[in-house]
Amino acid sequence: VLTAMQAHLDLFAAAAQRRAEDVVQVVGAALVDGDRVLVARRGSGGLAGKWEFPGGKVERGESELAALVRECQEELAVDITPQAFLGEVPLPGVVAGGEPGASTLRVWWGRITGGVLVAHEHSEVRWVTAGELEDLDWIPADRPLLPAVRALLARL
Ligand code: 9L3
Ligand code: MG
Repeated sequence: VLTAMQAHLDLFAAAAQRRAEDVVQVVGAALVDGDRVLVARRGSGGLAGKWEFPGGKVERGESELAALVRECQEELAVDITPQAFLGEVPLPGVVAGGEPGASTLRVWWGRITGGVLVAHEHSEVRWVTAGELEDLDWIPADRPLLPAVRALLARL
């Protein structure tokens, strides 16, 4: 019985390990300046033309905030300072071999503190007010984050 239990536990541990490695975390930045937030239109891939909060995948061994700073450098050529966590949503379709929904998009409020904005990967970037957010053609995953961004813009 003990051997069977041990085998069961080993299987469980292996599954948990596999799951942790398969999960891809994605971070996004809601970069705010005054009463506007930066939104970006994806330039290529299946989501081309859709608007998003810029960002991308956290690399293995990388912290979430390091990934946020790196992605803003790579995609927008700006230095950012993260300010606060805004919210997270499940991200279907990003998990490699795992279960849908195991991955999440976590969005942070940030400020640009250096650099000159250049859209290296997006087809367009735009500074929009709270009232302009809703009507953009968003990636479905990002849309549930809009109330938190609107609330942020309203209290700044
Ligand atoms: N994604 C969704 N919303 C976002 C971001 C930054 C990313 N705000 C999704 C799109 C891709 C995946 O996450 O399927 C990885 O993002 P990227 O590395 O292609 O930007
Ligand atoms: Mg990206």
